[in-house]
Amino acid sequence: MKDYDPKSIESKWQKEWKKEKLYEASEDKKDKYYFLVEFPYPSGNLHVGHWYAFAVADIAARFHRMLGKNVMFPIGFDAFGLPAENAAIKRKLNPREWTFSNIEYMKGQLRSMGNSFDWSREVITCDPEYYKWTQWMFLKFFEKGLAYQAESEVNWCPSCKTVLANEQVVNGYCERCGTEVIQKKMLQWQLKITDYADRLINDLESLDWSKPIKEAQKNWIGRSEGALIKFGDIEVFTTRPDTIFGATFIVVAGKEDKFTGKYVTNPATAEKIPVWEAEYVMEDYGTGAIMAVPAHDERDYEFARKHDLPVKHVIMPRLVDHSNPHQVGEETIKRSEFENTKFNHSEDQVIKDRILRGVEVYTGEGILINSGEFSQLESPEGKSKITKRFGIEKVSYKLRDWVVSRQRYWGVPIPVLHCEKCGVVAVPEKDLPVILPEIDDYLPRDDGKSPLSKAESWVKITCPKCGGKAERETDTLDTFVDSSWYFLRYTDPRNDKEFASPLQLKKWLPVDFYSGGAEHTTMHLLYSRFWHKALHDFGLVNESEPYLRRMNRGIILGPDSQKMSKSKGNVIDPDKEVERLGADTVRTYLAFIGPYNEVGAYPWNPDASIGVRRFLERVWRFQAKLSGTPTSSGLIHPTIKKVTDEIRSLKLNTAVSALMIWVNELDKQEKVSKEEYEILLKLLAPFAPHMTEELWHELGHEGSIHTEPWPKYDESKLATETVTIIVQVNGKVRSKFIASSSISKEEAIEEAQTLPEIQKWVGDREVDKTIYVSQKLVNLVLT
Ligand code: ANZ
Ligand code: ZN
Repeated sequence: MKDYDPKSIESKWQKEWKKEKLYEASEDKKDKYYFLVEFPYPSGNLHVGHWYAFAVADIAARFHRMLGKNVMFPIGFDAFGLPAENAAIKRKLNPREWTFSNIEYMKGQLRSMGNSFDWSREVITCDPEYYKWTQWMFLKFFEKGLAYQAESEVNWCPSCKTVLANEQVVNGYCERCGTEVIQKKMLQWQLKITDYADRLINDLESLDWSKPIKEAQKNWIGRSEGALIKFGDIEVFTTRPDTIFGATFIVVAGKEDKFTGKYVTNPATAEKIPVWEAEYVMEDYGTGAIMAVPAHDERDYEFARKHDLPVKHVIMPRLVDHSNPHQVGEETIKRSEFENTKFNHSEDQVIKDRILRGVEVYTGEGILINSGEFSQLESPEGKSKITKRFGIEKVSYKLRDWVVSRQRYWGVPIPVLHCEKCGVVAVPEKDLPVILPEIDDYLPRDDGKSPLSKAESWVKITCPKCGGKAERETDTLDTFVDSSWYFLRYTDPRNDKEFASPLQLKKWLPVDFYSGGAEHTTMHLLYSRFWHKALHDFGLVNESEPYLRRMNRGIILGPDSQKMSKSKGNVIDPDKEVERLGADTVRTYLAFIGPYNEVGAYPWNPDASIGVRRFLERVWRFQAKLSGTPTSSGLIHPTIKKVTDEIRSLKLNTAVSALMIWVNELDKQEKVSKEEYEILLKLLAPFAPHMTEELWHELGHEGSIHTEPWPKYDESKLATETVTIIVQVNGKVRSKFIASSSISKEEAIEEAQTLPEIQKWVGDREVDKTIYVSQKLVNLVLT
């Protein structure tokens, strides 16, 4: 038996797979499975996060391939945009050269993962072959009125010297460079994503996405049903028209708190109320003016206290009548009963008193009081009746149109020109792509213009409509435009007649599974859904949603449980880890580090990664004790079932622990049957593709293990041969495991102690006593 030497095995099989085109998606096979991972920025060097994103996702892609699916697992580079350009500027390099040399380097690193990428479909967004179609699609948006130029207050990053979309501003700071963003009035290209707000919310329903992702998108879009109501010549937007009798002043957007000297009439009370200015009212939400109801809104209350404005209560909460146990949490005290009710429950009594004394801000819904003929109505009814009487229904959204123009060099030139006579004119289709010209000075500028504006010979052009003088648009498109449709190009990457043929689109779409980072929930994921819906409306794609199933993954922390960063010295370099442990160990360890389907943060544990290496070595050594006669540990079928179920739901960590348990069991045996070993290798193949391929060939097989069918389990063998043992720590259930029904007491206790969840609970503490109930339970009692 040779020693396990990952280095030689891994490069050997990577070359072999490439030569055999083992992972290229088949043109004619049925049962497609489009497995997509967000493509990387060519930032220069792969870090552990890339490994987590790509190598661990590869496990699931390989699994589906072995299930018999025609898997397409493509990869490319999101190569335009600020990240690459800023990095190039920092190094005083040309962004194009920098980007392409990074791509070359990163490809080598990506290959070292042993991923089953279909490299024949590689897409690079800064390649004119690709961005020709980005421009072509942009012009479709323009043609349909969904792309327009407008002057509005926009986010400006003084360091990146460009406009940013709302989605790229995080708590007031530039998402890229961390500089505080300022507001500027500028003429910018925008896409009408707001036209799609309702569909972007409603169509979430049909998608197999986790609830938090759906909620985050809904919140970002921020749909509010309310009313527009006129107070004299000032119109306000309110979601609480039921509180109108309590509106004691008006606030319009302003830089600081200031009384305007003006009064308007509250249409409900017919009273004159003052008009104030304040910063807490945003200019670009609703109508930029509010009716302030200090008794029922915290900010209005604070403002009223500060400026001594009247507070008037008009809503009473529906408090629970605790004297009636059947009503707790359910039914409520009604209408005028409120004022006469003595609440048994002292807390409610306190709330009631405070409300009646006017010292409580009550922001919930309830029963209208002090509201004329509307008094005693419940809030929902009050809202609709008051809206009908004094205003009109109105839906507002937090979502703003997507500002897509950037005053930066490294992006797709916006394919329009400005003619003195004809105004904005689209570049004719035959002249696409508008190539990004080579220029010397590509540094961002302070004057709000792109560096392209200095490329005079490129800028000056004749108008294709009138033949007169015209100038090219010099802004470029936001990178998020490039990435809004890259997954379409993967289906037909070398097509030079169309962005993709209808046949290929039909064959591969929608994306069956999409894995990416949580930070893209309200950026890329929202933009590309919008883009796809628009393409759908233009008749260019069949379906209105691009991604059936979406998974956001977590992040890997340094060994000190802190975010990895150079300054903290806690960065794990994957190249070094591969050198030390082998790619198969790094892959399997990262799968083992935590549930892949949850957005957690998992620290890299150097000891645990060595533990995984040992686990693989044990599998390697089984070759020396193979036996032709069928023996069985009794764990074959339960492990197949467990590993299959867990990979399907992306709980890869528990899939690995099931394999570890099985290997423990086999380790105790003198012989391992060849049949059982082969099944083990197949289940392990997605995790450790090189090692299992090597062993598969050592066993005398010709073809690749990665095109073998995934093992099937026999339902009837699940229960009879195995038992599930519950593991407790100090009497609390913390885990369970499947074991052979012949398991001894000692084995069960040992097994329980090796479970990662249990190790977490036990930590460094001593196990004082163990209680074992045969085939049922292990309880570890700690001191
Ligand atoms: C009266 C009122 C009474 C309100 C009350 C709330 C509670 P969402 O849900 O976020 O849409 N509002 C409206 N336009 C605003 C603006 N431009 N800047 C700041 N605040 C604004 O919130 C809608 C509510 O936010 C509106 O309903 C309005 O205050 C305020 F007991 O009107 B409300
Ligand atoms: Zn910036």
